[in-house]
Amino acid sequence: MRGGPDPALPVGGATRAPRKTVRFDVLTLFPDFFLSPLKISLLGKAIEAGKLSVFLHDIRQWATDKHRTVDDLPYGGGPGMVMKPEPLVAALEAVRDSSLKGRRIYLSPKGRHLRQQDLKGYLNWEQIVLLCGRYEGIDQRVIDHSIDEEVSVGDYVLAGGEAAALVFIEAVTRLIPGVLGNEGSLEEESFTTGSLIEYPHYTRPEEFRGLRVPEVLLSGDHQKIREWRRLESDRLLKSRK
Ligand code: JD8
Repeated sequence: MRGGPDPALPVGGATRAPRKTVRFDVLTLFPDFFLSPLKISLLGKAIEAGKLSVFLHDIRQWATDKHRTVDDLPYGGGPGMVMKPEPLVAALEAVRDSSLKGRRIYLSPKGRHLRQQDLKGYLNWEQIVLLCGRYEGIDQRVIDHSIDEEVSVGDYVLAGGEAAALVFIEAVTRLIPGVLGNEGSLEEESFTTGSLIEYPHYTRPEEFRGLRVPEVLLSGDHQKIREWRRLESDRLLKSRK
């Protein structure tokens, strides 16, 4: 047997994925890692509103031995442990809903770097299964035969795929229609400025520890303000890297 039924942990109110929205299934050794982030703010509200659904699955559910082993020594030697293929493939097969158009993603330091321009494409999938590795990673055969795509969230080393999966879910969720309270925000960040770099923001007070808000922002001249923001955003873009 497979280690009993999967008590998939639905986060928040909506347990049924509404049509035409994304259902995320996260396979992880640490489902609790996701609980707070999925409950608060943008993600919490979006899930509550049924704009997306997230199901958390403990990979150990699919470990079959007495000790629920999910890792083993690496063939060829070397440091650390590797996640065994059997529980991972069993988990991937169990959570996959064949009635949904689905994508299986392994968050991996070797994956293709996630970019803003790619995110919208993920809204076309009805189910996205996110596999989170730990230790030194997972058996390569799982990637070769049971994963559609390897995605990295950046050029730095994490301890596992969980933080990356959260980044993925949050970045995609922002693009789901109706999720951002201010629908103009999306337009503003990509069209108006033409880049992902933002202009500098200020709020009250006008003077903070001797530092003044740029005069143009107090001028009320919205043509000039737009122009200043464009220039500043451009300057920031060119000054980085
Ligand atoms: C998955 C294990 C840790 C990775 C040895 C211990 C993504 N942008 C990213 N950086 N790192 C990851 C990531 C790291 C992971 C796993 C994703 C599974 N580790 C390993 C190899 C070197 N450490 C990631 N997405």
